[in-house]
Amino acid sequence: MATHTLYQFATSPFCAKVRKILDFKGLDYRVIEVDYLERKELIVASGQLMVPALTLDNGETVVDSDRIAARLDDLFPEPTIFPAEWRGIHLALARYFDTEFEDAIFRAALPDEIARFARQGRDREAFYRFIRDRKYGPGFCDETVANHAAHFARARALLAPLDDTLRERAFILGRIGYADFALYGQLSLLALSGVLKIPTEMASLRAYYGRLDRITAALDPNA
Ligand SMILES: N[C@@H](CCC(=O)N[C@@H](CS)C(=O)NCC(=O)O)C(=O)O
Repeated sequence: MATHTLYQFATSPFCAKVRKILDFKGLDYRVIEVDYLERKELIVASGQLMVPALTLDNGETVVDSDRIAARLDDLFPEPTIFPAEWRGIHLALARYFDTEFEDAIFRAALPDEIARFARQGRDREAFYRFIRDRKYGPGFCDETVANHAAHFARARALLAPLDDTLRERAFILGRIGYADFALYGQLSLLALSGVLKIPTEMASLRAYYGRLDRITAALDPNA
């Protein structure tokens, strides 16, 4: 069977999205956990510093989760992540999950993300903080950890309408599609500590996360 190679950081929501699409499509792949400080294999394979990057079995390397998803759906159209006539809506919703929504969830999850890097070593934690503070401004990490309750409240306000929507349907637009994979990726930030931090009263959203999380490999149509 073909083997593709995914370059990832385990905590990246965009990598979680791509892993789940690969699983949904039943594609065989190996994961290279890129060292946050060094990134050598990633640079050699993709010529840049961001994950996810996917090297396909044909040798082609694609960077950026949107582009990877589109390429995978072109090459391996069944099962599709873009249900007919719903592509534009899935792309628009995924864009929201990957930007405005991500901004809130990532801040709510920052203490857990920093803790994960800290477990890998003080140098990785320091570099992670450095990258974040450089992007968002000096003191960003300290402020975000100190004001965790407020950041979590902002995330909760964005999660609540999704929990409502999912009371009536299995996936965000009914049938599974790209927006679900994008949302799954962002929600995975709330599971970084090993405990799912989607608020317990949001039972539908928690069940939805579980449904997506359990997609692990191809369903054998002959089984
Ligand atoms: N738009 C990109 C975003 C990818 C992205 O932000 N990746 C982050 C990890 S979540 C990254 O590689 N950051 C580099 C760094 O932290 O130095 C996508 O959809 O793939």
